[in-house]
Amino acid sequence: MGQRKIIHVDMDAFYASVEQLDNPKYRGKPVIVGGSPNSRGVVATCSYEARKFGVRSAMPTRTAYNLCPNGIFVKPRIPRYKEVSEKVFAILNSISLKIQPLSLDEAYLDVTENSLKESSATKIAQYIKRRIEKEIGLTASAGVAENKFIAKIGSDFNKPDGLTVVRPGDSLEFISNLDVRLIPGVGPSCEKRLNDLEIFKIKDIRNKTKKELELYLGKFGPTLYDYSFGRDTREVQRASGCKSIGAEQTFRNDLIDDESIEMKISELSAEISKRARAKGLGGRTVTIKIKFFDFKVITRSFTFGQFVNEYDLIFSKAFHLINSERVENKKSIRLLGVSLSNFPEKGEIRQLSLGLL
Ligand code: DCP
Ligand code: MG
Repeated sequence: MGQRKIIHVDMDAFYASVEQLDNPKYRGKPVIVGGSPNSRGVVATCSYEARKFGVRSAMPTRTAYNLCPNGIFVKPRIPRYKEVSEKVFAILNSISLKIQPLSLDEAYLDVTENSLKESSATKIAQYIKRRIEKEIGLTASAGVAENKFIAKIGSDFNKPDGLTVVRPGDSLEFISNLDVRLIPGVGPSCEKRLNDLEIFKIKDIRNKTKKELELYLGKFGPTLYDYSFGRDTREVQRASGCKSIGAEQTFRNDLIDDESIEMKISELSAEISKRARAKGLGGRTVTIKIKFFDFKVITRSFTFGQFVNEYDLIFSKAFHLINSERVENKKSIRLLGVSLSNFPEKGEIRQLSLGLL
């Protein structure tokens, strides 16, 4: 595979910046978007002026009030943020077909091929930032790199209104001395576990083996190991109108033995994985369908926390679903199906703080 060019774009203080855009008197002031200070709400986000006082996302609004009593506290207006988000995505969509939205204000773009016929990803990132500023009146930060992991760290590196370009040969050095907390997916509890292992900076991860990390951290361990060397092979997964990718087969002779059932599930999973990958799509939900000899049909599903299209993940989940069913019900099987669904939506919103709105 040739060198890829990935951009991660993330709007600055998004909800708060929209409030400042719509209310000129809020500009240059600490604006805190979230629940009201005397309720049990939390901060969704705040302007950079408020961050100087130590106010942060997810902090109780009461704490934010104590830190910044002169702040302007406003309730979120999600429909308005969606409207602005659509304008941002219209700009991004005009540049590349390979766009993966992560939330209202954030997306990956694979610009290896792009509609501008521009070979410099840096120039494309500058162009995106300029258009967002001119057409919408907001600032975004961007990271340009050879993969998603480095691009995402890059966009966060020099916020607000930042642009960080990490050339492929510089990835390793760029991440070496960063705190592990900056790795996407490392939350407070993961950070603590890493610190317990004497891992503080990204380069410290390299002192462990993949096996050790897997033992301590589960499946995320080996991923972290690869990240620590700047390696990340995840594709930018396009949002699509596609609802599900499925394959099923009716058998001439009903299946009853475990081995042939396992083999069929394996074949069907491989087929789906191949098709999902060809489309650059990952889904969160794996569903199996069984039609028994008596024509009774059942379906069972499992939903992952992330988007998947890897054969082994689809297969192991589908196989597990079938087996759980067969513990109680060993009837012979006339048809088996496996499908993958729950693909990312365009402009998919992060659920994080919606509970409080
Ligand atoms: N958000 C939220 N609750 C959180 C985190 C974020 O409601 N715990 C919302 C408000 C943010 C938006 O999602 O404006 C985007 O999240 P970001 O993490 O990108 O934060 P910001 O865009 O606000 O700031 P930054 O400049 O750090 O990207
Ligand atoms: Mg943001």
